[in-house]
Amino acid sequence: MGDPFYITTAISYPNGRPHIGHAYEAIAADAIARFQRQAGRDVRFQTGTDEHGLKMVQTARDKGVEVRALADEMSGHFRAMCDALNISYDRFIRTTDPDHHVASQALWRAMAAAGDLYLDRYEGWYSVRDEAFYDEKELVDGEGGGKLSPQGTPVTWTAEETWFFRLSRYQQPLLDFYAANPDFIRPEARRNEILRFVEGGLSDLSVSRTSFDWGVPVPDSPGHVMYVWVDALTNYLTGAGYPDSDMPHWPADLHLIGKDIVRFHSVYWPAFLMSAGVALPKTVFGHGFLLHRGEKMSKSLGNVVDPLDLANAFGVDGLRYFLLREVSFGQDGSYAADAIVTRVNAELANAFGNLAQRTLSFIAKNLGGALPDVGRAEAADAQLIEEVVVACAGFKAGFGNLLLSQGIEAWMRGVFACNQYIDAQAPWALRKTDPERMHAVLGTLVRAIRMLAIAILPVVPAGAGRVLDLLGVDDRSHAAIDDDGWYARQAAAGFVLATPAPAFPRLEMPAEAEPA
Ligand code: ME8
Repeated sequence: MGDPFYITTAISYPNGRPHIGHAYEAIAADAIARFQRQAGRDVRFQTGTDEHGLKMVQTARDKGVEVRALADEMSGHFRAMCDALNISYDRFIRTTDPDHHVASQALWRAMAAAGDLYLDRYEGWYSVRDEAFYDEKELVDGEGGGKLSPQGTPVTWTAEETWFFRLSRYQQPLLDFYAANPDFIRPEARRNEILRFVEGGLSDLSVSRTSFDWGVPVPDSPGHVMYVWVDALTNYLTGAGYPDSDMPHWPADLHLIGKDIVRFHSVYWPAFLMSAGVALPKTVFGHGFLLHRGEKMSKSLGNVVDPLDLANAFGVDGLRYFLLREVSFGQDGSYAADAIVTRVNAELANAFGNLAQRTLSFIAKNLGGALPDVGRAEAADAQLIEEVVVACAGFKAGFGNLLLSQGIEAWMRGVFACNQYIDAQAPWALRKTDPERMHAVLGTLVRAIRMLAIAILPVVPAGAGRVLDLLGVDDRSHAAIDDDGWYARQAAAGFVLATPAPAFPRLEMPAEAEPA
C-alpha cells in the first residue's frame, strides 16, 4: 500500500433533498479520490450527512415529522445520489452514528482538559440557515429593514447559557500556522479572506446550545448539546478512528468544501484541533458555487433540479465530465442543459468516444478482433504516442494540483492529436492500398486509446472503464499508462476484441422544456 490519502467532502444537511451543488462536490471529490488510487495512494474517502442542529429541528417541526425520521429519509436520498453518481466513498458517515458521538465527546473532553471551555451567557445573533453566530458588525441591512447575515440569511437574537471555546487564544497560533503552511487554505482568494478575518481578531465561540436537545450531549453538562458545527467538523476525525491513537489516515490530506463554509474549516476546526492536541489537516479547498445559467439556485426561481434527473438526462459520465471540465476548479460555474449537451457531444461523444468506437469496431470487423501486428512504423506513430504521453502527464499534473479543468483540457489535446492522426493517416483507406501500414496505424491508435482511457477514468469511470474492459486492460494505474510493453504482450497473448457498443453516446438537444 502506498502513502495514505484521506479526502473528505462537507457533510450535507439532510433537511431537504440533495441539489446539484451537493452532486458537484461529491463528483469532484470522487474524481480526486479515484485519481489518487490510480497513483497508488492508500485512499480513504468520506462523505455523509450532518444531522443535528436547529435547522433540522425546525424543518422537521414545519413538516410535522420527527427529526430523526426526517434525517433518516433525507440522508437516504444523499446516499442514493452518491451511489447513482458512481461516488466511490469508503464511508458514508451520519452524525447520528454512535461512534461519531463517542468521537465528538472525546474531542470535547480534550478541549476542556486544555482549559479552553468555560460556561457563560451568550447573547447575540444566530442564523439558523447558516447554523452560524455572527458579530453585530458583520450584519448587513435587509430590504425590509431587518438584519441579515453576510450570506444574506435571516438572523435571530439569541440569549442563553452556553459553553464557550477560547477561540481568541488561537488568533496568533492560527496566523503562524497559515504562514508556515501556505497550502492550508486554497485557492488563494479564500486564503486571503481568511487571513483578513483572523487578523481582525477572534471572539470566543459559543459551542453549546440549551434551547433544544437534538445534538450530541455535552459531557457532564446536563441540558447542553454541542453546537452543530462542533460535532459536524468532528466527523472527519470519527472517520479516521478518533479517539483511537492509531489513526493511519489522519491528518486528512484534503477537506473539499464549498466557499461558504471555509471559515468553519480553516479557523474553528484547526483551533479545536490545536486545543485538543490533534494534528491539523493539510489542505482545505473551498470550491465555487454552481449557478443555473448564471443565477443562484432558489426554490422561488424554480431552478432547483434533482441531480438524478440530470444524470438520467445526460448520463452519469456526461454530468461528471461536464461539471469537472466546464468549471474552473475553485471558481463559480454555470450549468444549463444546452451547455451540457454541447460539451458532452463535442468532447466525449465525438472526439474521444468516436475515436475509440471507430478504431475498435474497425478492428473487430475487419481483423476478426485480433490486435493488428506491428506493421510498418513511421515517425508519425512515435510522435502521436509522445503527444498522448504529454497529454496524460498534463492530466496528472492538473489533478495532482487540484487544477481539474486544466487537467482535462490537457487530456483533450491528446484526443485531438489522435483525431488529426486518423485524418492524416486515413487507416480505413489503407486497407486496400497498404495493409502493412494500416496495421501500424491501428496499433498506434489502440495504444493511444488505452493510455487516454486510463488517464480519464477518474472523470468518466463507467465509459472509460468499458473501453478498457473491451481491450482487456487489467492494470489501470498511472504506472500502467507508461507501460508501452502492454500492446505487444496483449497481442502475443492472442487477445480478441469483441464488437464494441459506443462507450459515450451522443446526447439529443433537449426540447424547449429543458430539465435543467
Ligand atoms: O454547509 N454549488 O451543508 P450544506 C456548489 N452541513 N456547492 C454548494 C452549493 C452550490 N450551489 N450549495 C451548497 C453544510 N454547496 C454543512 C457542512 S461540514 C463539516 C458541514 C456545498 O448541505 C456547500 O458549500 O449546506 C457545502 O460544501 C456542501 O455543499 C454541503 O452544504
